Amino acid sequence: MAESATTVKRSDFVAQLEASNLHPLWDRFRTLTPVKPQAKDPPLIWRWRDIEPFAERAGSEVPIDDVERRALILVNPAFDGETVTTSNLIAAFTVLDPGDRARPHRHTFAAIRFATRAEGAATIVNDRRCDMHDGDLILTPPMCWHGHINESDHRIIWFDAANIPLIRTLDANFFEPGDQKSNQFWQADEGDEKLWAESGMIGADLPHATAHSPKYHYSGAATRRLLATLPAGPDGARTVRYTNPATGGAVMPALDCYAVRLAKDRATRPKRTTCNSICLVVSGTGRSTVGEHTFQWSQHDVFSIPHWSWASHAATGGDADLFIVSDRVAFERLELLREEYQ
Ligand code: 1HN
Repeated sequence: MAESATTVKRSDFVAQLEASNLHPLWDRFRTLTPVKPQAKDPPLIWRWRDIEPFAERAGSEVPIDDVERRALILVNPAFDGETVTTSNLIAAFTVLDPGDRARPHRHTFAAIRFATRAEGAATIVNDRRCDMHDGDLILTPPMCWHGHINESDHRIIWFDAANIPLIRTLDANFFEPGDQKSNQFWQADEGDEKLWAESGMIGADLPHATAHSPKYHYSGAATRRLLATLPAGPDGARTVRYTNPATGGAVMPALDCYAVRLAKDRATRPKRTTCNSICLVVSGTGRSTVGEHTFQWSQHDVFSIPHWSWASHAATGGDADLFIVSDRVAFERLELLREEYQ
């Protein structure tokens, strides 16, 4: 009896505190200080065979001039209807028809595109034309002007990712539309991208922004060459990190990109990390176990690895290549990166 009287008294006190905009830490302690990260999202796979018909429909039914971008965003319903792929990140596929121009704009969130079916498209980033070839990575770093153009005779589809959810959590996004009527934006050639094309050499006296990579365009052919010669890392896969050639660090302050080559039937050592990843299957077939889920995947499928979930991958046909975009560098910078192998 005495105990229940105390309980009633305590919750009465808590209610009075709450009514005065005060919360007692002793009542909230477990929620406020979880003993480990607990992702809200289970891992999810989005299959290319399900996405592709919608991408084709978007191309046919949505005029590019009516929309800022003709992109289909991959959403995990665990986020209660928020337009989020995994914590801090979103991924999408963009469709561009022959003659389409996705108008220039800039913003403080960081974004990338990875050329899946994009031969003949170009992204113009800060006056540099980046022609897309198979497997190319193109950065659109924070506050760099960018627009896209399809000058080929066929429909183009590429993979996008951005750290919009992170920047929205921080409420730090700024967005500026470019001049829609200006033709000048589209006249760019490769421009200063040439200055950053040579691996291992940079102009000693070149001025450049330090916050993000001065190189915007990373070649798919070069990535594949490097993957073929690299030794395997601690998890058994060959991994390339795309880096800022001036610093050796991640390409952008809060978005980090990797290419991984998996060997047939050799599962990687299960790994878990505090950061979040989205994996695009670039080529091959395979299987990934993420947390409690096992996914079979093939080309252009996309799956998420929510933070602090054990993940292991294996190719099942020949070798398989993944492109991985993550918020790893944000955790690194905040000294919150923890990574473990089983
Ligand atoms: C984005 O910023 C662009 O700026 C394109 O070109 C597609 C898809 C999802 C999120 C951001 C762009 C996008 C995107």
